[in-house]
Amino acid sequence: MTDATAALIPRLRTVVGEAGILTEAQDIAPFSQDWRGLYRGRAAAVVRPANAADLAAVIKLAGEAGVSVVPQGGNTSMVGGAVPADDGSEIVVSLSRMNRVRAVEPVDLTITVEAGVTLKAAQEAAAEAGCLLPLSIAAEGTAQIGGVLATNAGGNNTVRYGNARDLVLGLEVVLADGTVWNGLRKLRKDNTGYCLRQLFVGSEGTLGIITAAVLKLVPRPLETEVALCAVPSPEAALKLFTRLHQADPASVQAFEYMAGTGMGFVLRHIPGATMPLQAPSPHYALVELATPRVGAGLRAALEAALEAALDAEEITDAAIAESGAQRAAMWKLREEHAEAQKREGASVKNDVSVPVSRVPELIARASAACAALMPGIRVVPFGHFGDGNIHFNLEQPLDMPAAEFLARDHEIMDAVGAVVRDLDGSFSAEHGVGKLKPYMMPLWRGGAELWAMRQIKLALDPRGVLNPGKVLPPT
Ligand code: FAD
Ligand code: 2HG
Ligand code: ZN
Repeated sequence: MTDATAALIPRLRTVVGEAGILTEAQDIAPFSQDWRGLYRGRAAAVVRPANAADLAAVIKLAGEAGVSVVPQGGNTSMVGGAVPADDGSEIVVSLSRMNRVRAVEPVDLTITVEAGVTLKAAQEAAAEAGCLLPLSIAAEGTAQIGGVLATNAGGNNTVRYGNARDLVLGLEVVLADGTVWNGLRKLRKDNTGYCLRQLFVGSEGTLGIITAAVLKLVPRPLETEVALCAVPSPEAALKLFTRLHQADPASVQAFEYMAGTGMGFVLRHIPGATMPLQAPSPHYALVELATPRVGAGLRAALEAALEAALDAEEITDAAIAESGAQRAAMWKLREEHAEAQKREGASVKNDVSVPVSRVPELIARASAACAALMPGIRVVPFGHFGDGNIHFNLEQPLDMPAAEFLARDHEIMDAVGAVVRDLDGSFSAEHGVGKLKPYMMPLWRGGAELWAMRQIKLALDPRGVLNPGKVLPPT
């Protein structure tokens, strides 16, 4: 702890009370390291305000004391975005006590939630009102609305509904000087100057702290069909996606891809994971069709499409879920990929996107580049094929120690990055830049873009109070 943080803590305690601050090492530890185990920071304290006014007072005091603040939601960041520095100079602000669903309005199709509500709790509140919050990620039980918006999370339904940013109508934000901006509007049309809320979405806690949001809902699906398909190649997966999408784009709720390597990890490490198909396949596609229309006949449409795909050799086998339990079991095979990969050993992750038509080329070329760089490296691509976002992940070679493998992470990320650049893609599709990838920004977003980003940061947070060392590289 620094002198500045030591002096600040008693002042913070007077604002948030005993229940609102953690200072004991064992209480702070879970807030100081990330889900992947890449970073071990040391927060001077974890502050848990009960409302936006208290948070504003905390930010004001921290700014006056010259102490930086790291906003944290569910701490599921894949890029170390929510971890504090390791020198005890920063405090973590956790939004977890601000966890009320304020309103669900089925006619307006909106939900108003505080930042600490988990995505799953928000989905459940929407479902109780007969609506769907169409954002779904594997971490939804832990990830909070504030974190989901701050990272502009994508997930499984982007192919149909877009990313988190496409669902935001209004925000409440505590700014870096301790002002509360209440922009909790519910308007579908509002061209009144610059669109401030979109500035905060995806800013990864560097421009303001989101305290509440109004999100769009859609009518609840009345028919849902899920199928797991064995596909002979990523090219075949693309053909299957195109077939389904051209038949009825409004029903393709998710189209996910998994390589056989990752599926093997899931079946090996995840209790209760079961494969509904007979023979192992080098590649798999998970398809979800859904519609709010009554009597749409999705099942028949899916069966016809899969039969045609079988004839065209786009798939070699498929299983259609017969119940909610079977649908969940199929999704488990996809959703547990990140956890299974963690249990298998050390991994280097590339959260990349390319135009969907180029996904097969991405997988082929990036696989070849990694194999050439490191013999024995295990290629584990999976992800949101339908929107062009593949998690081009690598697992340590069986005969290489984890530390030796991880020491070469930049080399591996840069080899994949070179392929992605050539395909006009992005190195940061949905997880964000965080602490892990600011070094890539000059190459990918240099010149006018990085200049403008720095000006925005300077304008909104001139003292550098919010989440230093994240997103933007040092000047
Ligand atoms: P945190 O990890 O706590 O924080 C993430 C960033 O947001 C940090 O920079 C933090 O400072 C900032 N932040 C947090 N709360 C606020 C706030 N209230 N105001 C301002 N800034 C804030 N991401 C996807 O996009 N799609 C996926 O499919 C997906 N799947 C995942 C699966 C697993 C198993 C895991 C572990 C992660 C996954 N993620 C995915 C990554 C992660 O970005 C999301 O889980 C989620 O968006 C992060 O929410 P969180 O509340 O955990 O945020
Ligand atoms: C997912 O889609 C997440 O499952 C995690 O975004 C991806 O582990 C990963 O790289
Ligand atoms: Zn993902």
